Amino acid sequence: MGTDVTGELKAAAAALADATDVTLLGHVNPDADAFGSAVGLGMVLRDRGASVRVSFGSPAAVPESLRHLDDAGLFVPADAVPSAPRTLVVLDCGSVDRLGPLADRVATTRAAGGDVVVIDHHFATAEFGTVNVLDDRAEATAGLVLRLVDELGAPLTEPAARAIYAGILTDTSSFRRATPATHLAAARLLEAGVDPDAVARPLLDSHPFDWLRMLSAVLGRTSSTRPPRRAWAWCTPRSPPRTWPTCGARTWTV
Ligand SMILES: [Mn+2]
Repeated sequence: MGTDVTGELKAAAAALADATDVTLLGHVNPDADAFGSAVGLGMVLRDRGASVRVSFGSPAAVPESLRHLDDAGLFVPADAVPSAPRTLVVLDCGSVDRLGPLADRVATTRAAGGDVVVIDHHFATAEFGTVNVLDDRAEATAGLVLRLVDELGAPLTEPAARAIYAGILTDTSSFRRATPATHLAAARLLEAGVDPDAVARPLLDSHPFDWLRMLSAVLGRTSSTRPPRRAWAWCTPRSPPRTWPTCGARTWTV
């Protein structure tokens, strides 16, 4: 980890260049990096002629905030993933466990002689693939996917660039943890036609209406201390009962 992964990227490109059937999996409860990386690479491989599907262990549908990344409809629910995929790509998973109910596909693919390409940027990711592109200095798995697209010599289409951009945007906290290389990558993605506002709005600025109610109720309880000032608020599973089901946190510290 943390070393030059150029050789691994070449090995991944070699494994995927002639693949005719590719299953790409992100982690359970996918974020924009997991899903965007899978969709972005999936679109590139589909454009090269492969049959492609993208999935994750749960939930059974793509979260609303990520749907604008999958124009091509590559997603299939977990129960439609083949029991032994011919070629498997695992994205943004620091361990096999992160695949949830689809974790067994790593073993079944390997047992059938298929390639398992693991692409990830988490610290201390286990090497459970036949090819492991692991770089904990990478800002996002999507950044490694962009390098893999280059290694494949594939053109960067707008839909693929959009999905990759989404992963880089969110995993850098809107470029707060960007490096010069991150901005160079982002520039290429914008040049491929990505509309940065249209990508960011569903990911970062849109919430279910109940979320606003919950936020209103919780922030209405905000208290503060004397200097050094700290603000805090709280909620419990019973308060506010009407909106709690959409609130994922038990207590919030602001
Ligand atoms: Mn990530």
